[in-house]
Amino acid sequence: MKPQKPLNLVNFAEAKPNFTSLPRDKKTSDHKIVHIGIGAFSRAHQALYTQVANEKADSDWSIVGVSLRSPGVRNTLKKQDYLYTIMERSLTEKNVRCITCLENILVGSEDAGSVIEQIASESAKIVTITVTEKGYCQKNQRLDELNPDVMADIRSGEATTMPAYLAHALQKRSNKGLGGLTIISCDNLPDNGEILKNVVKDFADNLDVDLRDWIDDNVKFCSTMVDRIVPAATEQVIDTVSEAVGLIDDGALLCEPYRQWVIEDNFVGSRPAWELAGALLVADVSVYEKLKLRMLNGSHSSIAYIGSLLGDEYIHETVSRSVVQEFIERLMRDEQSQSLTVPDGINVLEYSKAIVERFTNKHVPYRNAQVATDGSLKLPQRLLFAAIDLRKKGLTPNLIALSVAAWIRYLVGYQQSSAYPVSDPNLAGLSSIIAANADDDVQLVKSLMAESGVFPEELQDDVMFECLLIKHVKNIASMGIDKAITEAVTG
Ligand code: CS2
Repeated sequence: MKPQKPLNLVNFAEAKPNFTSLPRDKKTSDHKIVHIGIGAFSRAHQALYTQVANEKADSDWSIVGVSLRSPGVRNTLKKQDYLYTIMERSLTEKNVRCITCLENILVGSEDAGSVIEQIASESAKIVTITVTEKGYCQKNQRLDELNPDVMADIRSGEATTMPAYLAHALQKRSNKGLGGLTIISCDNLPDNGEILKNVVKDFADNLDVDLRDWIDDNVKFCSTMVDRIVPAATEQVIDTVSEAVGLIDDGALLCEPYRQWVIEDNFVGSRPAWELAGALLVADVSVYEKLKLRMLNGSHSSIAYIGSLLGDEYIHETVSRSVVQEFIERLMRDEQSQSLTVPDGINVLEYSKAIVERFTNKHVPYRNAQVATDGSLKLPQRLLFAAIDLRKKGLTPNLIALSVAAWIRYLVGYQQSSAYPVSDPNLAGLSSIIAANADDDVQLVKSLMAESGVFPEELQDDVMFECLLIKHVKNIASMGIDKAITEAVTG
């Protein structure tokens, strides 16, 4: 039975004794992690690793979350003393745990200065980041100084973008003589630590000519590969978890039991014993990053565009269609896995089987629309670089091209009918290319490849890839996405 909402606000902290978690004294921790982008993913991933590390090592690392723009998560969690539950749900089991290591949440749009101060405080030892692909404000792995938000930050001397916050905070740390900060990117970008380092140092050049060198001497940036399927926290999620827990938790999260965190071992100071929570600390993350980005995220994006064209709401619905499942298995087996070096100890067939199983978990419903978001920034690392690597090996990226064609038809469909919403920072540019080539699929593909800024240079002149893309864009229009996929997997 659904629990009744009490008349007054839920005091989640009072329910703490119901959970077998450590008692805590939030204010005393003198080693803090500042997490920028405290959304559902980070609260069900990095926060859980820190929680488990604290429990196993008897440490008291705490997290100060930062939302750069919206106060929503802070408003919800503040009412319950920043405690929340996570329900891990497989097809057969559920496991509930309470997270107690989140100390506070700061909101940049309300008070940027306190965010900068927090990162520049002695107790901050680590900064972790999940701001999604667009939060890096990068172009070709360097700061995009033509990005309007970056330009505004440079002009105003204030911080609204992630690189600006970090550069200002590092300048403060250098003025105070405080070194020793490790900054960890946890977003789905290849070489995420390197990109982060570049954008922060590029921004720093605008503040102080010596800051770049100071950063080199005092700050370490770690690349990581993060993996866990965590849907956005919706009313439905809150209801499902609240029902299982037996009290209302407005900060509740639902996710799969699977989790992985591979971290580049490049720390300047102390850190939680994350390895006790299952994290892998390695010298080079890149092989793990590429594997996960291409196999899991590449398939996820492919399913999201196919599913949107089919009118499915959820990933698990789309992947449960046998033809889509076969398509995704082939995409991973014949193309994505062939484009990369598989890390030692990983059996790629088992890895891909597990991915399909994870996607079919209907108890963790993940919207196609959520994965489809920001396609112009996701496609390169998920699909297009794999196509380039396949071509270098003399292999044909046929199913990759079909996945990219599904993205194109998804954008065209939106333009024609607005039957579903599309969210992408480059939507205006993409839409004008589509509008200018409305009646000509050949010209549409050529223009998107040449002008959209989505296709890496090496692919722009690839006539074979262009032909495959044209064929699939036409096929999807004439026969529908289901038949186009069927033809690709049986043909
Ligand atoms: C998804 C990822 O929304 C998306 O784009 O592909 O968030 C995915 O669920 C995670 O990377 C899984 O680790």
